[in-house]
Amino acid sequence: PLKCCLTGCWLNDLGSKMWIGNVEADGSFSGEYQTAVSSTEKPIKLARLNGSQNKASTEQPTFGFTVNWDSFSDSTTVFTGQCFMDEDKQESLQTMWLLREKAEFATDNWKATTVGTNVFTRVK
Ligand code: B9F
Repeated sequence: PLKCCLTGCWLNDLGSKMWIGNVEADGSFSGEYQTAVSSTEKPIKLARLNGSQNKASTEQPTFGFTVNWDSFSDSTTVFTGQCFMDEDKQESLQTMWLLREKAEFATDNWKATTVGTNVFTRVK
């Protein structure tokens, strides 16, 4: 397959958008995340993301990134996934995420993490 590249603009199945900048020689990258969903009253703001791409296989790389929601909430999400290039040269990011909410007490820890999947497609 052709090379799948993380750099650029992406849209996921929830309508969230993200932008990823250049992938550095060591695999690190950063960008911005605009979530389409949030159950907080506060307005949604752009959130910073920081990640790392695995450089061992360059064609359809695996990666992970963290989104820090501190611009409007005390939660953190980590995503991990793989960049795929299909037969029609369409790129997609197949990901899973863990969203950590702040628990007030350690006894509330059990309910503080949720899991899900997102598929991102490139915005051209
Ligand atoms: O909505 C989250 C939030 C945290 C505390 C109040 C609001 C922050 C945004 C998370 C966005 C998630 C989804 N968007 C997306 O593109 S990250 C994984 C999903 N993929 C309400 C209370 C606790 C959580 C939600 Fe909150």
